[in-house]
Amino acid sequence: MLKPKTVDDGLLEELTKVESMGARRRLIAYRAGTVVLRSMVEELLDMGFEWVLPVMLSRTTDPLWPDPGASIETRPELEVYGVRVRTMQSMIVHKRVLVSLGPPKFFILSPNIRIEKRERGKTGWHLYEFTQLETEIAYGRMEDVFRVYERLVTSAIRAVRSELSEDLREIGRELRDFGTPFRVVSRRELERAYGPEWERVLPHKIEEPVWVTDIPREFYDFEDFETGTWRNYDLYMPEGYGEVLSGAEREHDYEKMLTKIKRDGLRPEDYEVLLRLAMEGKLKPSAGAGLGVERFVAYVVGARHVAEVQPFPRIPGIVSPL
Ligand code: ASN
Repeated sequence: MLKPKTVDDGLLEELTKVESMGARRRLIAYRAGTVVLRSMVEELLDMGFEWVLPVMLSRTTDPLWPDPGASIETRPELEVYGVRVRTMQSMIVHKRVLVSLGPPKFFILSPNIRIEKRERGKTGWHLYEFTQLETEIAYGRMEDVFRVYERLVTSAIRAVRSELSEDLREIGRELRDFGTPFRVVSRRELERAYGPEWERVLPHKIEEPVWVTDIPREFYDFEDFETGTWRNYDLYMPEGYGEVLSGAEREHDYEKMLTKIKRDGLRPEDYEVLLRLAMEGKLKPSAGAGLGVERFVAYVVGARHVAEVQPFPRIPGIVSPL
């Protein structure tokens, strides 16, 4: 999760200057972002996914808790029409409801607001506003989601390499193609090999993208109560970059979800719709994931900080002029 190289103050200052949004490296990053998004959207449409637009304010959102990687400073809330609403931390709850009642597979380019602790400005890998390319597949399994994102990642890299070869040369980026399927490793194996800091170490040890499975986190990811194994996953990129995607097979059993919500110290009333549908047997099993678009583009162009691919940088701790 953390890109270990800490970023120096000079770079943060450079990135937050309005004029630097027109720097050559930045212009090439926006171009790469365009090719990546076009390629991914085309592949998803080709695979029969429906395109759904995002929401930003809701009575409920992702608790992002308990997640060992989370470091949220505040969870913004405001009142509209006399109702308290939150800004979207992820559309996971909405995805679970929609996949149960609506289209059986869809994607959303979903803006998220996560007010990360200011220290995270220097990881080079965190933003307080970013966009996820979210998918959800009714009755999907982990392997279905692996195949979808392997196709998205490899097609996007191929498109950038072929269409932007001169731009990549200009910024000195040697972008490689990867074979599929990507390797799958369990978090337990990584803990044994690299200890509790495996998330920092792994991105330096791999030459190809790697799926990491079985990560204890939020209630909506499927956990086998008998074995203690979680049917969830993250995708890690090599060259020191790190995690660009999280997802899971999902919980759909009412009693199990309620037990986990209480165990996590969350309020069941915040997940009323999800729990009601589960109780009525209308919540379908599904699997899905969200890919951090800026992180993936940052990997593609070899960015020095993930904010380098944002025209209006959202670096934790720094509120820029625009
Ligand atoms: N997008 C993630 C998922 O689909 C959830 C998250 O962003 N925390 O599981």
